[in-house]
Amino acid sequence: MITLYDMERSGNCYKARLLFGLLGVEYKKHTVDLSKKEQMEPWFLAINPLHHVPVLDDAGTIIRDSNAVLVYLAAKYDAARTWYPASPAGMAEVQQWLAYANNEILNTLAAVRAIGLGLRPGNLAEAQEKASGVLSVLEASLTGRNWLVTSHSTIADVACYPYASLVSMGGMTHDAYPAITAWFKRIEALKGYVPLPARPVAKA
Ligand SMILES: N[C@@H](CCC(=O)N[C@@H](CS)C(=O)NCC(=O)O)C(=O)O
Repeated sequence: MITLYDMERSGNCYKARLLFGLLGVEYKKHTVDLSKKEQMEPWFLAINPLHHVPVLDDAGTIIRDSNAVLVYLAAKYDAARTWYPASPAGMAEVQQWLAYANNEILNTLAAVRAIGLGLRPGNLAEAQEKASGVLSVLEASLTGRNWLVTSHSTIADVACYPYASLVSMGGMTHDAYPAITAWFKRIEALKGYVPLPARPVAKA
């Protein structure tokens, strides 16, 4: 059985849970409680010295980083390579979006959510302005097409969806982004879709 070292409120962990659902692959969760700093305990640092979740343990193969987890699961458990296209251009285009998810999206959209919820300090208005620029790139990329890469859903969509959706927790709306809103609906209608984590309780 595959184990996912997971934290419910983490959008990065959610990417892995979403792909497990879409692929119909069974796994078990091992919750790492970040509020209790479990990620800094020796047993977890032995698994991931970067002290981050998610981490995957597939019969002893350890994969850290949400995008690496998506690549691994899609390459191993989707024989048709629908979710991670095997063509050179398909792989490269997916990688472009995985990089966007781990840089621009994580640094702006995830920041809006975290600041909005009081999980980290920061200037919310400034973060929202940067996030608008990142959402505008997604909006332009999705205008006139259904998915980020090729004509069907891929792990590029799985990687970019969570924090694009969760900015509402940081006081932003998607009203100015009709192509993104339509893309959310397409993702949420996919067979095996699992819902986003419930809104975490803000720090007092
Ligand atoms: N680039 C990493 C980022 C992972 C990450 O930042 N995880 C957060 C939770 S969303 C975490 O584990 N933070 C605990 C820490 O930094 O100590 C990924 O995509 O997996």
